[in-house]
Amino acid sequence: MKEYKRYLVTSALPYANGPVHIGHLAGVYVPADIYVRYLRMCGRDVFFVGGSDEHGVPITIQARKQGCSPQDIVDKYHKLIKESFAELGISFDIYSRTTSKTHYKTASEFFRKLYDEGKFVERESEQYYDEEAGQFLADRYIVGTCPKCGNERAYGDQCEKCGCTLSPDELINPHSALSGKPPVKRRTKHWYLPLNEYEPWLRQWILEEHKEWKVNVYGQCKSWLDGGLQPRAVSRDLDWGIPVPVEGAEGKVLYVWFDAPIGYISNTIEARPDDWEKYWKSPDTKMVHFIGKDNIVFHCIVFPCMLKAYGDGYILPDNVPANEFLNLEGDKLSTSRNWAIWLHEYLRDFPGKQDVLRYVLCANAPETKDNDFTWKDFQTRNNSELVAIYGNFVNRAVVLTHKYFEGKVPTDLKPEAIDSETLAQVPAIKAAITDALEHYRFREALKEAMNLARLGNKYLTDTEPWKVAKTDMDRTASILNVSLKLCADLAIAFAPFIPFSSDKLLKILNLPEDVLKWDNIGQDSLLPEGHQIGKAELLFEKIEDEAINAQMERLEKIREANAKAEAAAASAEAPAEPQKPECTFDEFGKMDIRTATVLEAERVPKTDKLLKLTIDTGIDKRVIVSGIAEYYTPEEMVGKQICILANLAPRKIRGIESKGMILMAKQPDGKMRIVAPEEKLVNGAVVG
Ligand code: B3M
Ligand code: ZN
Repeated sequence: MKEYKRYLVTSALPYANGPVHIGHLAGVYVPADIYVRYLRMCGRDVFFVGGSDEHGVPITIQARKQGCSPQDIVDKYHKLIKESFAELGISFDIYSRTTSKTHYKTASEFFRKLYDEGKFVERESEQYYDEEAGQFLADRYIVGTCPKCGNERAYGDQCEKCGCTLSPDELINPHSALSGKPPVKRRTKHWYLPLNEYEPWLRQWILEEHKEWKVNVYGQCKSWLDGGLQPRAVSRDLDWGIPVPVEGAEGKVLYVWFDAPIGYISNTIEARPDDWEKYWKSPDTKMVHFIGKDNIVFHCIVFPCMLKAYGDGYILPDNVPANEFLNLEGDKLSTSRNWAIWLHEYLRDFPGKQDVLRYVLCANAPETKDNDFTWKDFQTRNNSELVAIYGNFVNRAVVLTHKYFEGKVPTDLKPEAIDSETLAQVPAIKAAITDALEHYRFREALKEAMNLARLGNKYLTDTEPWKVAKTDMDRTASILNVSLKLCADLAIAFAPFIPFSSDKLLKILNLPEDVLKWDNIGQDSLLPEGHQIGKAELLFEKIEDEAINAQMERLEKIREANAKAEAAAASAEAPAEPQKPECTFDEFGKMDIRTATVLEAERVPKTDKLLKLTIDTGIDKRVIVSGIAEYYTPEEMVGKQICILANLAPRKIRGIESKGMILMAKQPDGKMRIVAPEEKLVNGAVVG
């Protein structure tokens, strides 16, 4: 493996169109921060870049929604995001914004150099235009049905349901997000980065030279490359963004996905005006992009092509450890449906518990597949892992040291084999954590750190110093000496993951901050004999049911409100079917509609849709074959009261004689629901 002199770690720049939620944190910021903290503890030269992405349609749409200017939106959310990241301990070396002066200059120059060197293709094409709103419909301004998954609210650049990347022309039934109307096409000129020209190079660089990338990342790149790359527009007809720095480009701005990754460079320049180039242009620098899976193509294909086209020594990422998505209580996180745990609200509701969230999001990180966050799991991980394992061990060691040795690290007077055997496991655990961290397997790394705490607990359980103290103080001294050593190791090993707790533990052990060096794990000299430790204090607190229930109730309310809003929207969207031609009273009178109860129900073999129902009609017991198996299970049907058209001429369906028809109502989504009496009626009552 190549030895690098320094690290440039970037984390996706969140759109400043709303607060960040646990999905962003688990996917990007928590793992990035763990990695960076670990590298710093190893004494390596690291620069960690963050910042807000303040351009693009997501911002202007939010501004319209809130009835204010895009500038107001980004000012508001940049501040909120920046402050909440800081409170969670995400240790950026800079957190700036893509509306900064430095960024305007850097991004404009970047574009201009590529333009001057003829690296773009200039093209006129027909693009969607909203005549009512008087503007072109870029990206999220155009909405339609996803050709891949059928989601009716896919955007012109991406479907959030299946995660695929789209272009506006691929949308079925496109309409404007501004006026709701179908758009017209108008000619317009744009600049394109001819990704197709970079294809052979990308194939070599990714598919041959980066086989070690995560399976999801490598796989997505491969399928993009196998599908064939197209030139990609890097400008847009919008009035919010960095103006295209070319004459005759009035009203055009840089595409947000062109300017945003340059933001990584701009922010480095802003923080390190004198030596930023050593991070960006030295082959000795290892660049790592932390992102979510929906950003893979931009970081593995588009941005590398931009850097390659620019040349001038710019390096490429060594790795792009993208994560999958985190769900919340079984449902996809969604900003528009308010289905999320917002960081700033968490910090308000659980003050001082930053580490619990960091711990849970890492322990349950969607590293290889989508994962689910539940409040119950959050509580269990806090109470049964942080409190019961790590916290409990530290507390026992510290309290007993105060009880028997006035808080002074006792001398190792009477060592036994179990002591050295226990301590001998520390280097192996350290090596496992290190290897996992170096390879972006943060869950595994955290699990190993917890194993160190388990080791401590087991040691105390096996040696029982509280019993030994009754007869043998020398041996008790040795046991607590070993235990305190393990406490110091824990403070260091956990520091990248839950830094606030490590700081607290250092205070408890009365150790200075600078012991938090990775090399110090397993070092004997940290706690010399006689060293006075600090006061015992609980490292973690139990989280009670009330706090969890309150959060779950909040989510339940949101779930209900969403269901209501969605049902209302669906019926508003789908007008009722037109009325059928008139029928006479006599014609209606011929229909004998009755109440009945389902006695038995079973699937008709070899069919997906049919149920065979035996029903009591009040007149007789009979069989009806009905195409409702898609909507009801046999178990749901048994005992249900229904209405049937009793005198419908019998028909044979799949060899079974069916006598009558069940009354059902069709929903806007096409699903059928039974029309049932409001209260239990006698069977055979005439309906009419
Ligand atoms: N703002 C997309 C996102 O927030 C985008 C990332 C930019 S990274 C250069 O998911
Ligand atoms: Zn889709």
